[in-house]
Amino acid sequence: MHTDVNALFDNLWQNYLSVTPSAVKVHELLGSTQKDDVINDHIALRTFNHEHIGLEKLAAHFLAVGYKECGEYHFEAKKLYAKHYEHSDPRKPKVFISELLVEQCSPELQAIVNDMVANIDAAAVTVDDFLYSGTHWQVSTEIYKKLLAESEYAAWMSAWGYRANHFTVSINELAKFDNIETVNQALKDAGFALNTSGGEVKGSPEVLLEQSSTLADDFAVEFSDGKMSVPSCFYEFALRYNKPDGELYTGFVAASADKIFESTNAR
Ligand code: OOG
Ligand code: NI
Repeated sequence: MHTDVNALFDNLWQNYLSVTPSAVKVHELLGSTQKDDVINDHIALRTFNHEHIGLEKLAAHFLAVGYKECGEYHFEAKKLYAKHYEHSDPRKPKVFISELLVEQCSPELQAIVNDMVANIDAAAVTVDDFLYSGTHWQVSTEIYKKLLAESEYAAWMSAWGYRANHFTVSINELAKFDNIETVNQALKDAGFALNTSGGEVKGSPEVLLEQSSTLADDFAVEFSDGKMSVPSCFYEFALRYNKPDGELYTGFVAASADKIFESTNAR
């Protein structure tokens, strides 16, 4: 595991950029000339609740570089469970890790996931690069579509595996923008498609967090029977509000997160 938090995030970022070309344009559009105001509020990773690669296994990499567990979230309809982690340095991105509760899915999905996971070497899970190691398996386009019919999340995992599925611009830190509506308008004017599930803006000042996101880029995946383009990763935008004690809210909002997951749905 990494001992340097910056090295971990640099690697996650480069790996994310390799399948998310739109991310560079997002920085150009929202950042000031120096881009030093583009600070990431958080990133997110996905996994299955399988004993070898459950969310705690991913979290261990962040605990090793100074993160602490802070909140948990349930997504019953999507059969997901998540936790979030924070670093003692508030300028380090928060981390949101979710897992698919595989035993609640169909026997067919469970069998496919077990086959995928069986390819992961137990030792690989603690190696430095695990969180940006992508897939450890190769499924067919037919299997991808079968998973997609039951769980968009499972299909995404089959194509992309271990990597940050999004980075998140902190609107609080931007010099050129101070509200989420103008950020969304600038993105749309530049040709980005936004996630409209539950409305373009998820959350409100009342829940202390407003969020929006692009729809994931389409990117070619090498499936076992040939190439096919499928949604890869996306960019999110978050504006946080102060709690009554005057400190910024640092948690997540389950009802909003439920919609953000849909940023990797097909366009
Ligand atoms: C995570 C979705 C939730 C948020 O900020 O609420 C989320 C995911 O898509 O894996 O990122
Ligand atoms: Ni997010």
